[in-house]
Amino acid sequence: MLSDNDVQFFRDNGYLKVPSALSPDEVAALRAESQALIDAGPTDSLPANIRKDYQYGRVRGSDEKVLRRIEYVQSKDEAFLRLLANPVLLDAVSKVVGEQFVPTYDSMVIKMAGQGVEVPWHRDGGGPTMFYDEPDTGRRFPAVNFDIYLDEANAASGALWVVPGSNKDEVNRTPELAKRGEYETVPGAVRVDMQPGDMLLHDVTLYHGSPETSGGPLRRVVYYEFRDMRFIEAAHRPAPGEVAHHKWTEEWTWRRLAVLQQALDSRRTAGQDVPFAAHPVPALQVPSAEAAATDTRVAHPGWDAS
Ligand SMILES: O=C(O)CCC(=O)C(=O)O
Repeated sequence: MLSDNDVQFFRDNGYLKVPSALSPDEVAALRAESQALIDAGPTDSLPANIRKDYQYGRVRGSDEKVLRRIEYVQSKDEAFLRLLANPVLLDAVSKVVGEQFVPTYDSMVIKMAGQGVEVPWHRDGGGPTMFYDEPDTGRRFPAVNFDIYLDEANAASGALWVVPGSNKDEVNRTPELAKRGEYETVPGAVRVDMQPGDMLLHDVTLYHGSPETSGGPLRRVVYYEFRDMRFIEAAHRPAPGEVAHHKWTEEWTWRRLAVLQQALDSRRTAGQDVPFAAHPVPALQVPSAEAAATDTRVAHPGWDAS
């Protein structure tokens, strides 16, 4: 569980490593299910929107399409759903995101064995900035990704590089860094090596990226993003009367919270530990019966149609 020093390190540096966040059994289940997803791929029997969840890229000098990412993994297998209610994850979420946390994104990034696609330097969400400063209190609510490692990340498997403290930069230098495509030579950049079951927290405004790999082993990371409801209310809601397009409606956040309740219930039923029976903030609770009837694939507005 995160200490006050951990939280301060995260705020100062924009990232934090949490070793052994998952039990070996939980990691084994996720490894098996993620492998099954990769092996099955986007079969023709799947609807077009779900086939689109499987994203491909290319490595330099090759025309071959290589799997690099799968969106909405919580809907694709129970192991990913249960991970959402992991007690170490939710402890970290409530301490760095805010008490009114809402799960906002779920995906898995893959560097395939043999050839792993680069994730160029970037800030998530297309920043320049991506946080909410509450006017009355001055409290900052960041958007944070919780990165759960299923495989070892090192130089061979294309570990993530970060620039500590870049979450505080007011300009975004990542487009320029991405053009150069270099990692070791970027001033201040550090490579974050990880073990299976470790969790990395990264503020979405942190500069981060990972090089392509050649001849390396498979490296899978599950990415669950959370934001506080106060941030969402201030930044993501459609204006009254506005056609929603890419905005997050109350119905959409309710469905994301319903998936969290399903995760808590599924985890408890499976005999795994849960941090609480329902969201600690009563206004953000979804009754289990209603949650159970909700589709666990809660795509972002506009995603399925794009
Ligand atoms: O796992 C990686 O290499 C980075 C993934 C990432 O930052 C992203 O998909 O936004």
